[in-house]
Amino acid sequence: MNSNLTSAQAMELEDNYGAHNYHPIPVVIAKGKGAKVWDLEGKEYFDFLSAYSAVNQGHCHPKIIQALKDQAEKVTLTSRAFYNSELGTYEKFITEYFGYEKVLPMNTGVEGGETAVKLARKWGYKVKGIADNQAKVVFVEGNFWGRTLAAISTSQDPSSYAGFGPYMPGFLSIPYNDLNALETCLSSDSNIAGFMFEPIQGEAGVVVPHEGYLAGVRALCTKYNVLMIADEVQTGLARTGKMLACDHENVKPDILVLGKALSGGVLPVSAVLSTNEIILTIKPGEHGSTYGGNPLACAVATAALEVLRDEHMAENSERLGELFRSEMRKLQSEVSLVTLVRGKGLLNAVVIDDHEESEAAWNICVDLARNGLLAKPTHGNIIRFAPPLCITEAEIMQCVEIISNVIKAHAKK
Ligand code: IF1
Repeated sequence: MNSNLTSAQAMELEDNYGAHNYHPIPVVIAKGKGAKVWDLEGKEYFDFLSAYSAVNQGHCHPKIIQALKDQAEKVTLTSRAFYNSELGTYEKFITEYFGYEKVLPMNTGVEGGETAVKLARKWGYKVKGIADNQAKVVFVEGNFWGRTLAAISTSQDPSSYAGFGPYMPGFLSIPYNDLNALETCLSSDSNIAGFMFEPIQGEAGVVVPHEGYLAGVRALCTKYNVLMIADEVQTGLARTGKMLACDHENVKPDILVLGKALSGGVLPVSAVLSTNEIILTIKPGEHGSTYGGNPLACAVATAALEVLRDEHMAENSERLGELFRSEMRKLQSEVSLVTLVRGKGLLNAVVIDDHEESEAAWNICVDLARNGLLAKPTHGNIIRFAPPLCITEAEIMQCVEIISNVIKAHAKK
């Protein structure tokens, strides 16, 4: 721990020397282990944000850290100008792990999304036969897939897109969780190459579509020869109680985008998995990145995937998610401040009254921090609760008590 600093000093340094592109909860994390983190003064917290689902395996998982250390002593980055000793083995491992023919390795989640859109366009021209520069990709309202100019071009959230125009052409938007809207769109335009969506919308506030939506998307994309692209950067990797959120309805997307917990929170690793027909439309020199597929990322991601499987984290997520929601619904029945509880696995959200501009959710999160639990609102009045998937039943119940006590105290105000 950087014992030379107090939390106040650390916050002041960030304020003085860093861009103000975030508004953090006033807590300075200095150490993390499993489901817990500690601030500079040594105060302990349960982490119910998990770095936006990037530390599903728990902070500083020993097996992942060991893989990082071992590889760091050998070679960390070679570029793709050459082969490297770790990439092929990792590519075989991850493609067999998820049942795809090939993987295109990238770094951040949004690079994965950009890669998926480029693959859909390329496939549209080379395989589907769409005229040059006419390919369209369909997105859903309420989506969030990152901060690049292409990603914000599909957003309806002014905090994401306002002031950054002009925007990327060739993108369409339809309502989420609406199969009629999807069929109307796909049947109306033969230039549509892909449909990219989150199986559960994270940033929108953990919006869970109706049972059958995923299967309906799969059927319609097949019917209209449109690539089904699942952005599982946040919902994937055991977060929603299955290894992939698409597994809840046993559907297989044509392109699968993974990120965040693919490295267990150790360094940025993303992956785009697909078929030979789709992924080989990109030829040598047509796409890439300096760090994509680096040996360190390969070693870390392999360990991160092994931990999810070997420690049965999807099953734990499923079981404890049910428990958490049932406890939150008891709270909902006791205080009117809680208007909705929703989620799948350990990706959950509690809606605090109905007014998006309400300060209540922020004030509750500040109080939760004072009581040893870290969470942050999204869209003003929705508090996302997403602990690491290594959390235990006893810890969940301890956190339910913290959340209930804090929310009841605010309900009385
Ligand atoms: C921020 C939340 C926001 C994602 C999905 C792709 C990406 C993300 C479904 C891009 C990233 C992060 C970005 C971070 C906060 C967090 C987030 F939804 F998780 F809560 F913003 F909405 N697809 N989500 O959720 O991955 O490039 O960031 O690795 O930008 O503030 P990335």
